[in-house]
Amino acid sequence: MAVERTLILAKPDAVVRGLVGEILARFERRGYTIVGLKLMHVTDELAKRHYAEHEGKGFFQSLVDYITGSPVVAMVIEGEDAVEACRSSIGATNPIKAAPGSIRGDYGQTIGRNLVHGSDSPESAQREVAIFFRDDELFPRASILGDWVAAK
Ligand code: D4T
Repeated sequence: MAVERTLILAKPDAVVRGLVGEILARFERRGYTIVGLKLMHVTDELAKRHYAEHEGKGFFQSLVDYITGSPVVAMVIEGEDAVEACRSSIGATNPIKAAPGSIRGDYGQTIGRNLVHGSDSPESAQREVAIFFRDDELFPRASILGDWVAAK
């Protein structure tokens, strides 16, 4: 087990459908800490950097149009094995295949509107956190939890 940070996006459909609180709550209730949080517009340039690995694929432009279409809520979640744990809370990429109980399994139907993004590895997380957040927008977990860190 290692303490990790991961980038989570509540995508435009989650914001429009009023599911941001529900999504945040899933991670908080598992014991993870929100160390960065903002409502923001994803520019075309940011979307293309974030999804660079998918450039050239058939769904790339619709993915960029979707993520840039209206605001997202970006958050950085920190805790033990946060990358893997958050991915399991989010569920499979295609909501139809996502397990009930996961965010996509409970609220999604369509791969092109799958509500949430979560970094898929610690290396991706580092890269993605750095493109969405400046260092001074992130809080050390200890400064949020104080003595609770030692008690956990
Ligand atoms: P993200 O990156 O949004 O958390 O999704 P995943 O990590 O679960 O899945 P991914 O990177 O393979 O896909 C990124 C994004 O593209 C959309 N997509 C994907 C799509 O619209 N059609 C497709 O066929 C695939 C594979 C959904 C998620």
